[in-house]
Amino acid sequence: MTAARPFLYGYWRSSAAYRVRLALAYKGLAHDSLAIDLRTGAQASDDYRAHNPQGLVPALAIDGDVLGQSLAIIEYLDETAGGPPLLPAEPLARAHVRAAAQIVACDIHPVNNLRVLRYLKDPLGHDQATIDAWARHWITTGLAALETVASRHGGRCLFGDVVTIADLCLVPQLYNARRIATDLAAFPRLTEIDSRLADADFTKAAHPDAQPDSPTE
Ligand SMILES: N[C@@H](CCC(=O)N[C@@H](CS)C(=O)NCC(=O)O)C(=O)O
Repeated sequence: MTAARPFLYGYWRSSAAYRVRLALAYKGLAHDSLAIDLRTGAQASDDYRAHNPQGLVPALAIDGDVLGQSLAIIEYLDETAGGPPLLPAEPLARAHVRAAAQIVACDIHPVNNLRVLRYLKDPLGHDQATIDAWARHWITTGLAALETVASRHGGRCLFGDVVTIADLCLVPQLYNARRIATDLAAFPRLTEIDSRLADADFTKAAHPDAQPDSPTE
């Protein structure tokens, strides 16, 4: 019996879902998907929380189970699904790659997530310009550290010359940074890696604009 295709609950502009789409595409794994519309609050519905109790996307149904948290999902795929590896074999190198990925996933993204930005507006009462300044500040702070990491470890990719989990976090984070007009001039290594990766088929397939729920699709 063949295993069912993975089923992704995502949203075209979600950077965490974008990471998982990148992993699926990089490994050549066909999947089905359902858009959870973050603008209408579908992520908070009881139906969706049955899949991800946090009420956040992504969730991936796979191997008879449902997983949340993009990095956990990606590592599961890496351990089980075959295809090119997304972590180096050597433990110190793996730790460096995870550290780079976590600069984005644990330190930049959580303070700029939709629910956080909405809370700054209501009940805290900040206007949109202030909220955008908040987001740009934390993105710039995190990317400055990541630029230094790239100068120490980077090559054609964020760690050496081979795609890793760190690149799968970088690409969506830069997409998100550009959406709110963050100045990226101070991050030449990161933007160079990003533009090189933008030519690859797997990044094209996973791009927000290529998703069925994208208004531009
Ligand atoms: N750490 C989680 C973050 C998931 C997350 O925050 N997803 C965002 C979209 S990028 C979301 O669902 N936001 C909905 C909301 O804030 O209500 C992961 O990596 O999967």
